[in-house]
Amino acid sequence: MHLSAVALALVLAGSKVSAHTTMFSVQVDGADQGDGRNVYIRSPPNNNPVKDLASPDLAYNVNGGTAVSSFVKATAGATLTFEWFHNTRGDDIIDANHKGPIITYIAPFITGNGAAPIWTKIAEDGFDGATKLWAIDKLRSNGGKVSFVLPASIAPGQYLVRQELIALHEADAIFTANPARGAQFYPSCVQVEVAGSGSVVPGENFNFNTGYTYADPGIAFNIYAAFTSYAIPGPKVFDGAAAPAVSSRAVVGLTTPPAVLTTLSTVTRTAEFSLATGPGPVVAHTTRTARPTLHIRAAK
Ligand SMILES: [Cu+2]
Repeated sequence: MHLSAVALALVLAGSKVSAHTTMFSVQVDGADQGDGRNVYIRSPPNNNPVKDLASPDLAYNVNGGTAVSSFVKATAGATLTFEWFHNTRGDDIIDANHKGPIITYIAPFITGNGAAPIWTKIAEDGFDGATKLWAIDKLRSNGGKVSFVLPASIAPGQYLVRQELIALHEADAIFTANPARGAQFYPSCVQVEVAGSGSVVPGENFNFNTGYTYADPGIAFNIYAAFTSYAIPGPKVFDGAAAPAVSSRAVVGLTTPPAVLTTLSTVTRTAEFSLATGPGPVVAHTTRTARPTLHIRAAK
């Protein structure tokens, strides 16, 4: 799409007229937790997307590295509903030309910006070949609300739940080749305090800055060409099970803990880390070779 003079003027007039989106609130098993912006949501200053896959903002948006004061309280196994909006709650949510998936990740709570291998995918919705509807289409028709289940097996504690919309309307171009275009990421991060009797700390250890690439078929995607399916980026959805036991430790000489461990406030003191040489998180749509997996486990 070329920017006409009128469109350019509108863009320059500011985000008020842009067609973007941001998160308003959370429901826990249908109970509205109220306006969460800068309360339990690490809200960005505006509803603009992130497009640079090298940016730490890819984890949970501009300002996401600043913790907020509250946590949504939920029991493992609860249904969480995240509500998005465009400019005003309940409006058009996001422009109708924004097509793409909605993906939800979880990580142990940290106060930093989340640009680290700490994430596990817990829900995803892409393109339905039967109905021809994208997850974002369904979000719009559902008043900006999208629901998912907090895995029943996860251990009590404080977490970050990151949900992102990926808008593909300019994703036929690669951002690094044309910074005016490229896939648009709308990540938002909610602080959640989980109760229950689970014991699993999800351990996919996904890192957005290295796990998402411009070559990813779910990120470089032309919605204007004919297609019948769409490969959602990132690892497989977490199956609820604990990470497999590590059979051989310290196979790779690692004398210094990775930097991420020093930022994981909840696990730093007794973090146990080890390297497995088996395959990393399985990625459905690529043929990645085996790579080390970092297992981070909070010792009680
Ligand atoms: Cu937009």
